[in-house]
Amino acid sequence: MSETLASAAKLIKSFVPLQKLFNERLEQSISGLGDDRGRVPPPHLHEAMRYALLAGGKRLRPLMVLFSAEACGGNALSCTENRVSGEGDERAWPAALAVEYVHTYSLIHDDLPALDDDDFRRGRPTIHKAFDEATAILAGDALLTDAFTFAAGAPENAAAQCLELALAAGSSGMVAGQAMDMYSEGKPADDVDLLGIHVRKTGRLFIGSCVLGGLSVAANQESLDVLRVYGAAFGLAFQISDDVLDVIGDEKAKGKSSGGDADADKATYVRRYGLEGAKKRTHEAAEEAREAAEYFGERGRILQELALYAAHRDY
Ligand code: GRG
Repeated sequence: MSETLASAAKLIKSFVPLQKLFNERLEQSISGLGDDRGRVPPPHLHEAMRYALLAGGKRLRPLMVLFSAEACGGNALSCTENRVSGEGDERAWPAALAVEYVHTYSLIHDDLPALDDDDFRRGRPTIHKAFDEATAILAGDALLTDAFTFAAGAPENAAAQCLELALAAGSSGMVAGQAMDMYSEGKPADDVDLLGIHVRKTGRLFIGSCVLGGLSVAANQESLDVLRVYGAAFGLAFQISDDVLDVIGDEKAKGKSSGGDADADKATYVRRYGLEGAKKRTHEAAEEAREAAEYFGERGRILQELALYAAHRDY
């Protein structure tokens, strides 16, 4: 294992307590515990939503919400240290839940037979395999919609958070990227707006996660602008490395099958620039993200480290 790969793995390991705490909050949110929203989904739908949300996953987007809040002067990470006394700064947690709900919806719908038609996700059968196609569609719809109940209840900038989330997920954000990706299948690689696809499909929700983190602690405009630059560069590095891992990644570590991009004749950075060219672009984008995070000084150190993980991850 190279030194950088080893430090990326070490970094991810250091997130475990925070991921664990987030998973507990996620479990509470979907069980309706500690939730005054009075949501009672029908049992079959509820089971599918739980299955999808609690299947694991790196929880990167919610962590980015918390890290961005921390970078902007919030005290979001104190929740890990003060969990027993319950004295942590809770302001960014609704946004953290919201982005994971939206992300999980996107994975469910992306795996459907009409889209990528994948059988495995997060190391287990996809929702339409474990349940049925109609339930998978509804579970995705429900998660997307319920996400806004968290953002709407955030103590700071709730309306701005809802707007940012809608823009990140909607017809000019993630869904736009998915549509552009789909319509590009089979086209000559040079005719495809690869960057435009990646920025929308993957980058936009990372940007949204960072900006929601900032908004949730009432960050100033300059900080929000830097978070946008960081999120876009991080998203690009992350998506290109996803293209690379689709070719050389370990299926067990990733929890999903490899080779889907080539099978679907998709335009990817690997197809256009070759494996080494794609890796080089990942590193450039990760470095751009790291440099952006320098703006926050010591408070942004974790964002800087996370940027390097995007380029050196192995799952
Ligand atoms: C709106 C249907 C629809 C799709 C939007 C986000 C997306 C487009 C599709 C999801 C599938 C995909 C390959 C997206 C690219 C971004 C990406 C690499 C997602 C996987 O994110 P991870 O690795 O997943 O953070 P975990 O399981 O760790 O949460």
